[in-house]
Amino acid sequence: MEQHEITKIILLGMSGVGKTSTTVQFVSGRFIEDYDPYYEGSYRKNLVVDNERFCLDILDTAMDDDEPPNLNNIIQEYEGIILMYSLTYHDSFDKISEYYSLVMNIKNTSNVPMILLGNKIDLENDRQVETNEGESIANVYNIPFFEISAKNNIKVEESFVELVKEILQSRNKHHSNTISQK
Ligand SMILES: Nc1nc2c(ncn2[C@@H]2O[C@H](COP(=O)(O)OP(=O)(O)O)[C@@H](O)[C@H]2O)c(=O)[nH]1
Ligand SMILES: [Mg+2]
Repeated sequence: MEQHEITKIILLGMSGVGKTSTTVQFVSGRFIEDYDPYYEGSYRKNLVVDNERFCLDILDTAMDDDEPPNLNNIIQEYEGIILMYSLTYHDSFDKISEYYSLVMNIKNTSNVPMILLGNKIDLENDRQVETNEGESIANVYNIPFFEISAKNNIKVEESFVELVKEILQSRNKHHSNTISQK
């Protein structure tokens, strides 16, 4: 049987938006309240997309929101990027543009597989970020966008699948560029 190809994914977003909850929901199908916000870890999960096997190696980051550490080396190593905010906290949405610029400055290409996720759609009554706000920056960045719930497992797996599709597309583009340059 073919090997699972290791594919590295990193989650970026303010603390409290649900990066750990989303990762754990995706990897183990569980929602556990209250993780240590300073806990950073990586997780692995196998996934089949378009008949190809992937072993996702997911880095769930945790950082001080006021003093983000130097992420250059780390981001460089990760192929797929998840930008996450909580739709119950507008500040976390406002931060997305900073994470986006950070990534684009580090990656030396405009061809970066990335998705935007607005988490906590189960808390509709506490919504501070309208759906069209998320949609419009995702349009500007030209990346897929989903509103999800780590708690109720809404669109969690779909999001990871979509990111893997972005990764595949970007690899194909890169491949055809390399060929046409020959
Ligand atoms: N209602 C609701 N709460 C969530 C959801 N995702 C995360 N939380 C809660 O939000 C808080 C922060 O989540 P966490 O995963 O630790 O965020 P992180 O700092 O980005 O890793 C915790 O209390 C979680 O239980 C969600 O989809 N719905
Ligand atoms: Mg966390």
